[in-house]
Amino acid sequence: RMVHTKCRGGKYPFSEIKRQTFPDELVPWSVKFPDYNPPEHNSKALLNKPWADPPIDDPHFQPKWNELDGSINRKSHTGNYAVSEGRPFNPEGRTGVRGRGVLGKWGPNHAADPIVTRWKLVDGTKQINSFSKLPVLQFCAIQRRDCKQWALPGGMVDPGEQVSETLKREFLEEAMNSLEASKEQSESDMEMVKQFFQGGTEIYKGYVDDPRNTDNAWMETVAVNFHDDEGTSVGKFDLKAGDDAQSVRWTDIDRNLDLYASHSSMIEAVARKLSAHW
Ligand code: RP5
Ligand code: MG
Ligand code: MG
Repeated sequence: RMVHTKCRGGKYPFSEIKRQTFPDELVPWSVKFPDYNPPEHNSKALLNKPWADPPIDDPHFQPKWNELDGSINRKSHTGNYAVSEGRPFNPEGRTGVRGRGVLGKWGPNHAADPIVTRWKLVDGTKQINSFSKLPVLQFCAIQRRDCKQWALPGGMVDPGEQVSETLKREFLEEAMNSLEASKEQSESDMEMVKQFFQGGTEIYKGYVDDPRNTDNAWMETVAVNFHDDEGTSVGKFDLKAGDDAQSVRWTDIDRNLDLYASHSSMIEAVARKLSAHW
């Protein structure tokens, strides 16, 4: 497996904090690195936010690491993470920044990513790529408002929320603008989406190489593919960006996709599974 790269080097997102840089060999915690002394960053915007953890040294903060802590899931999909001096440690290794950065939770921050796909049709027939001789798949991509990068329309799993619910909710919010749609509109869309979102295939579950990750806080996701094979369900929808998405579009899938975090490797897995062009 490849080491994380998107949460290394350069400035930490939305800050002037420079990550300590080091070669790939020094990423694993098991490799000695005496000169490792990264800056600490904890966004002030998280203070007193009801959805965020308190500061790590708050005496009232008594998290249960590696456990389901009330309604907060502090378990990692990757297995047990290390905890040292009261802090959880990134299971993928060093990131060049300590603290939790802009992430709400110390340790794992759980998200879900719907990968909604349809075949690319030209005059009603599947378009075949001339090199691979395989049909071209399209997926629903959103442009993130925060960093302008194209991404899956994913989001955080709310405390106590079922992942299946998060997948549907985030798709509705970010790709169908459900938060601002008229009531009848969102109810009729809701019916079709409800049906459609019953038949998903889990593609990936685990760590996300997200630019917001730090040594003590990181993103994890469950990515599920919902495929509209006939293009008669969600595949025929006019998508409309909403919430933390500023644009949305059906995007042709191939290996040149440059997406947020590790989203292109999740898309690749879908393309291979559906024997589509990559
Ligand atoms: C990524 O961040 C996940 O894969 C998911 O797409 C996203 C969740 O964060 P927000 O979109 O809520 O910022 O790591
Ligand atoms: Mg969202
Ligand atoms: Mg989102």
